[in-house]
Formats: sequence, structure tokens, C-alpha cells
Amino acid sequence: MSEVKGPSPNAKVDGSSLRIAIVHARWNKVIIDALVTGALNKLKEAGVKESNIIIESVPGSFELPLACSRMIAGSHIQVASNEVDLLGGLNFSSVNSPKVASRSGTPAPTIPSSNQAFDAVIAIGVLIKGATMHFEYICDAVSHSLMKIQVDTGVPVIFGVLTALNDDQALERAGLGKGDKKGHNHGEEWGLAAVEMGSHVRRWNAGKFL
Ligand code: DLZ
Repeated sequence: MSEVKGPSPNAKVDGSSLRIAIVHARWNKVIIDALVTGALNKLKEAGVKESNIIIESVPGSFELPLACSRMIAGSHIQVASNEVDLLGGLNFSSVNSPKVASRSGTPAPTIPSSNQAFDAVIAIGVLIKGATMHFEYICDAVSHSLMKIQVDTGVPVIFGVLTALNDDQALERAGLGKGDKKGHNHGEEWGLAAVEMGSHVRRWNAGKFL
């Protein structure tokens, strides 16, 4: 029998010009690692350059919305500061940016690390229900906040948060289930969704429609 659930074969999208961030929680690390790898593999398969993939981590899923929000804002600030650099003006770039050796006594210019804001952010977390209401509160807050961030900023935020009722459910959704219940790594769909949505939004922002 053919599968009823899941996305139809993905639209072939060229990710070679996209810049994408992955931000993941560190709770339930084994599952997180598999999901991040799944997403990363699909980004690279779609042509996203390694230098255009930024990976950050936060303690738990509750921290994901703030991280997405600040990373999106930070990437815009990075672009703006690089533009100022190119005009030979003030330099707000990160202290970690590489410096060019200066031949005179004047301060060395900073090489822009990127001139591109994030086209999409993938937020990855694994929430597993415990004995208290903690799970319900975090699931609710995180899902609503991530949706609000993408709608408010116009930058796609991919919902890579598993909300599982037990360990097995979470393992199966990362392709780590036991025996014939191995499951499937949902991180792969999240990678593909980031490329597709990043590319759509770029086109829509330019007033181009199919
Ligand atoms: C506290 C907590 C609990 C109980 N469970 C999870 C979980 O299953 N998955 C997850 O990503 N994070 C969990 N956390 C941590 C919270 O998300 C958050 O990091 C802390 O409450 C600190 O704000």
C-alpha cells in the first residue's frame, strides 16, 4: 500500500545561493544529533554551501524562539555592518571576524564574513512528555512563538520540534527506532522545507510569482 502521510516528492530547489541557520536544543542529545545530521545532509544535497550553513545550540527547546529571533536580527545587522565596511565607514563587525594585516599604522579592515541575511532558520528540539505539565507548557509556548517569529520577520522558521509522548516515539521520528520500527529521520524534511521556503520567500519578496 502506498504511503498516505508525509509530503509529496519535494519540488527540486537549488539552494546554492541560500544562507541557512540551524539552531538546536541540547536536551535528548542522541535524537537531536540524528535530526541535525538529517537536516544538514539535505541542505548540502540541495546545494547549500557549507560556509552558508550556521549551526548554533541552546540548552533546551524553550530557548529556541529567542535564539531564532536574535539570529535572524543578527544576520541583518551583519549585512548592514558589512555594507558600512564596504563604504569605508564605521565597523560594527564581530570581534571574531578575520583581520587583514595592515601595512600602515591604520587599523586593519575586517573581511565581511557574510553579506547575506538568513533565508531560513531550522529550529530543532526534542520534547518528551514527563510526569508534570512542563511538556504541555513548553510545546505550546515554543510552537506559537516560532510561528509568530516567522510571520513577523518574514523569514521562514522551520518547525523542527518533536513533541513525543514517550522515548520510542521520538526515536522513531529520528530514524533511530528499534527493530522494524526504525522510523524515518524527520530532520531530512526540515532541511528540504528550509531550502524550498527560503527560495520561495526570496522570489516572493522580489514580486515574482509562478
Ligand atoms: C526542563 C526541560 C524538560 C523537563 N524537558 C525538556 C525536553 O524534553 N526537551 C527540551 O528540549 N527541553 C526540556 N527542558 C528544558 C527546557 O526546554 C528549558 O531549557 C529550561 O526550562 C530552561 O529554560
